[in-house]
Amino acid sequence: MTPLRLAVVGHTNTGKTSLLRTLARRRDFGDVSPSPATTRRVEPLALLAGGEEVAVLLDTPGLEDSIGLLEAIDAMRHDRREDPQTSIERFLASEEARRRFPQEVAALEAARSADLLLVVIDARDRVRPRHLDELEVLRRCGRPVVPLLNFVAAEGADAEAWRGGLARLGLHAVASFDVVVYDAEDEARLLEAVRTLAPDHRGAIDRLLEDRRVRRDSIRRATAAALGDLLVDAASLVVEVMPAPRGDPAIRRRLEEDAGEALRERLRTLERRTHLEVLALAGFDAADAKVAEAALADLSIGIDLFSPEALRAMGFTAATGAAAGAATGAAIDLAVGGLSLGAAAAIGAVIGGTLGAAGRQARRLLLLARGGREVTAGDPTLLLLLRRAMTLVRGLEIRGHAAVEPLAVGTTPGKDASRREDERLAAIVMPLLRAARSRLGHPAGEAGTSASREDLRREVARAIEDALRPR
Ligand SMILES: Nc1nc2c(ncn2[C@@H]2O[C@H](COP(=O)(O)OP(=O)(O)OP(=O)(O)O)[C@@H](O)[C@H]2O)c(=O)[nH]1
Ligand SMILES: [Mg+2]
Repeated sequence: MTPLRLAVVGHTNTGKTSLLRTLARRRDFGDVSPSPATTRRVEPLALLAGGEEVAVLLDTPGLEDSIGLLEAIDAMRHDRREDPQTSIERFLASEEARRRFPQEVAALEAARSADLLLVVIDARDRVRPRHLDELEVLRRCGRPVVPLLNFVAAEGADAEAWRGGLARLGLHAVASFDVVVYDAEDEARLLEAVRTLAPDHRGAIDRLLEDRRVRRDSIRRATAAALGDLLVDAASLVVEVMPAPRGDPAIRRRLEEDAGEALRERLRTLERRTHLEVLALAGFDAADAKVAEAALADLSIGIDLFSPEALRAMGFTAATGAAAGAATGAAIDLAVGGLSLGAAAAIGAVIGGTLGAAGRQARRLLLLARGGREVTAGDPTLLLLLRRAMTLVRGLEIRGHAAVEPLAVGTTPGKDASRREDERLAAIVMPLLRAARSRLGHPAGEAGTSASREDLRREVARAIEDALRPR
């Protein structure tokens, strides 16, 4: 069966090309710009399910002067009772149409070649005569029409007024969308509307919906695995502090500070690598620096991990220990740096019980016995890493692939609900991370620490995947 043909039509600058990019997950398709008449010719774009082409979207030039267009079509009409499609055909075949309305002719020809029309409307506009004339012209193409309200998340959008206006024209299957603030459910509803109006292609749309679902699940799993690796690796990181000559306290402080900075640097690198991986998994080309940075900046994750702003941006309040420390400037390592120093007393006890330990562990005990130290990431740092990673993943879920510019802050819906969800997640994950960290303090196999690092990664990933699953 030939693939379903969907013509994406509408006024100029309503986000038609952006919609195609979003539906096909193709950032590189066509030209998108805030100035009108960007798309100049009809361009096809395939929608694939499991490698098979199930539908073809046709991007079209915007209709600019729809009032003049309808007048020109009507002027060529022979009489009032003439079939509307005949008048469109006559118009399209005329010299005058090609001369006066080249873009519109291209769009209408695409519309007539399609099975169904997706009419993209900027929901920030008021319902005006030009819209009504545009819909009238498109209806005369004799294809089912799905009006699609775009920009619904933007300021000034009035989707309800549009639903009312369109209902008065007898158009009821109104899908809504915002190609920049993307919602998977909106997309599913749009495809459902198409499915209803193109019954011959139900199987194809079902395959597409299923393909989307499977893909989302596998992205979620891979993302959770990347986050599990980040967190367990971060918790397991250790930087050694060499013993100071003659135990000189000033030198020792310097060595500890250097070790702290070395650890911070490794944690930054680890986090950065994971963020780029998460971006790539979500289809945001990490190689496209502008896109990656815009996404990170929008979500306040571009801020340095070890700055007080990073804590504030992630909603740590003054009541939480981490922020309290950062605010007073006290215990700066524990709070902002999130580093904890191994206590000598505890170390002595460990040495007592494990003198037989071999390899890395033996070396480590020797270091500690000689007055050396270790720095590891403290709880606040691990919690901050978790919250930043979750913020990124949730932010990308609603960031459409047409988003080019940074989004305005505050466009993240459901923030509170996901924050509560993330608190539950932290309660599960933090004990696992503490286990990953303390494993370093004990030879493998000792009581209470039998889980391998691999097991811990898997457990953390499972908890994260669960928290990300839509409810
Ligand atoms: N905030 C927001 N911006 C959008 C949305 N859709 C499109 N844009 C922006 O609106 C502008 C126009 O988008 P295009 O996709 O080029 O619009 P078009 O309908 O293809 O325009 P023409 O090809 O000129 O007819 C671009 O700057 C997009 O980034 C949306 O849903 N929300
Ligand atoms: Mg365009």
